[in-house]
Amino acid sequence: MNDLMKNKRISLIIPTIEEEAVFKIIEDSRKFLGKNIEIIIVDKSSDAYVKRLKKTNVEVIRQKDRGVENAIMTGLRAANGDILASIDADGTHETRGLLKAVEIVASGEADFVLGNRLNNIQKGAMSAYLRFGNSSLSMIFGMLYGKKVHDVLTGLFVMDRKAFEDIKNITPYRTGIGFFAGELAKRKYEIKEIDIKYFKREQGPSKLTKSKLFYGFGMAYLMLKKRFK
Ligand SMILES: Nc1nc2c(ncn2[C@@H]2O[C@H](COP(=O)(O)OP(=O)(O)OP(=O)(O)O)[C@@H](O)[C@H]2O)c(=O)[nH]1
Ligand SMILES: [Mg+2]
Repeated sequence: MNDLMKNKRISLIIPTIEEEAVFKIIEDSRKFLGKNIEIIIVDKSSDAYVKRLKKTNVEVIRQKDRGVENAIMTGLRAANGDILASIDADGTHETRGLLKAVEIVASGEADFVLGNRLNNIQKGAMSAYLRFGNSSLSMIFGMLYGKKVHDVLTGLFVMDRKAFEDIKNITPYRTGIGFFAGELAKRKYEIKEIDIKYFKREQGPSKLTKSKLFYGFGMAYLMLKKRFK
């Protein structure tokens, strides 16, 4: 942890649907970012799971609407931090990456930092088909929003409070983290990427969507539609 981070409060938002890996992520994020960080879990799981979450002294918000974008937005709106972070709960994203990203936002070098998974994909973690999909959507994002990024749909990001204040009243639309990146790019906030490792999902099925193909096409359409709104 550097000096710039010391007087900033950090909030970490984690969207969950019955993810076993979250318990290790809670532990690791306290290790990397300090035990006093605010952790807000926006959850759509069973009562039994929520009970286990609460034992770890995190704040739990039970999600009433749908979609990961809405879950993260709900958590961000409830957060008190100067620096706002988010990570997927399935253990696929390198938790240590949060530290690097927080340092960059704390230094003022960027308002929004994305964890790029695509340079460090561990064995069996992402199929060629999904790699192609993620790269293509990032390219489309770059063309539309004038900001070249490699992995706009990553589940790890860190955002400055000031930038968030500017977009907090927008209703999220279904483009994953692309929603946050797009609305910030439109408002000319500084966006950067860091490399993180991407691990194989070890437990449970995917929670995001029934069809990543349809989700992908839907995202491309919404990225275009929302660009000039
Ligand atoms: N609260 C909430 N969490 C969600 C929702 N959809 C997905 N998540 C969580 O968001 C994160 C990303 O979802 P994943 O299922 O891992 O999506 P993915 O990474 O595209 O799919 P995999 O490659 O199978 O891991 C996970 O922590 C999920 O538990 C939702 O509607 N509500
Ligand atoms: Mg995942």
